[in-house]
Amino acid sequence: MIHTEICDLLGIEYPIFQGGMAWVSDASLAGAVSNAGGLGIIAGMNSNGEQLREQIRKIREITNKPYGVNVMLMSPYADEVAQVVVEEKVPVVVTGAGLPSKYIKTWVENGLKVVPVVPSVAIARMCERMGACAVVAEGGESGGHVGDLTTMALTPQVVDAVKIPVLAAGGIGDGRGVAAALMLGAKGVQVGTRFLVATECTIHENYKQRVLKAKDIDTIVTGRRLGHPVRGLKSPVTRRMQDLEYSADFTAEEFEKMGVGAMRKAAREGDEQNGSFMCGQIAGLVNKEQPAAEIIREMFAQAEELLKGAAQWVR
Ligand code: TUI
Repeated sequence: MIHTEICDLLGIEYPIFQGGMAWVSDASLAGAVSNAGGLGIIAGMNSNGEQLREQIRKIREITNKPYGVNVMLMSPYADEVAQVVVEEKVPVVVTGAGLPSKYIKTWVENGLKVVPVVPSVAIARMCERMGACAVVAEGGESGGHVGDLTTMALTPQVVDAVKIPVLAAGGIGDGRGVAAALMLGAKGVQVGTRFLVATECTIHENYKQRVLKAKDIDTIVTGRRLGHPVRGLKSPVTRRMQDLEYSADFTAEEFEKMGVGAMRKAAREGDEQNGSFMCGQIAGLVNKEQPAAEIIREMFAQAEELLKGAAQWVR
């Protein structure tokens, strides 16, 4: 059994977070992950306050284990979502795409555990000073909004820079990734792409099929020039976005709006022409739909074998 201080800190059995993916991570997926002993996370990004409250009530019907809500700090609803997590006494708040400076004091005072996702050492340090109880170091292999560093380079540097526990994210899809993350000094992992094909994940079947068929080189990052790089599967939309990104009369706001609409079209409608299918670089090893509990069990059984077996190379 792999047990780290993240398990004790948050009251979970396996040190794994399921990424709070916009238009993907609802109460169904998050509830299944929490029931399986990981930390299921509901995405706050695509919800206003009341829609999020509904998802929180739903997850409480599915599980009585700890769960989290992801507050996407660039969301137009960030203020209301930040308030609802307090009112609903959400056990863990994971933040993304910015610094949680505006909200973290209130969250901590109200007993919520705050775990920001960070793309650099400097931001990890700031989050620790503000009162975060852990951070997720997310490398650019991940799907969605990405930082510049790789998971391999970022994780050990963040581990050395802060005293709070660090989870690694980006490019982790099986037990080999979990074992590697632990060797880099992480106390757990956050996994997104692998859970896109969980049985309990409610995204459109077309999305699941695209992820199941994707190979290592099938993702691309758009939006770098405009400051919000996002990784997803290559598609008609990403080709259009690449052209627009470099056209002079297209603003960052228009680009962003187009991106968010396209994420919904992918996840909810499976629209192959107009959808933006967020996905990480690990897609090539995601090739089986299975229940979240099985994904987690297999991942940690494999990691455990690898970690035990590693001693054979030491003379
Ligand atoms: O947030 C994510 N991944 C996401 S959010 C999303 S929805 C969306 N994204 C972009 C445009 C429109 C909609 C899809 N995927 N991951 C966590 C993450 N946070 N990655 C990087 C960061 C991050 C970046 C900068 C965290 C803090 C930060 O602070 C610097 C600053 O200047 O605010």
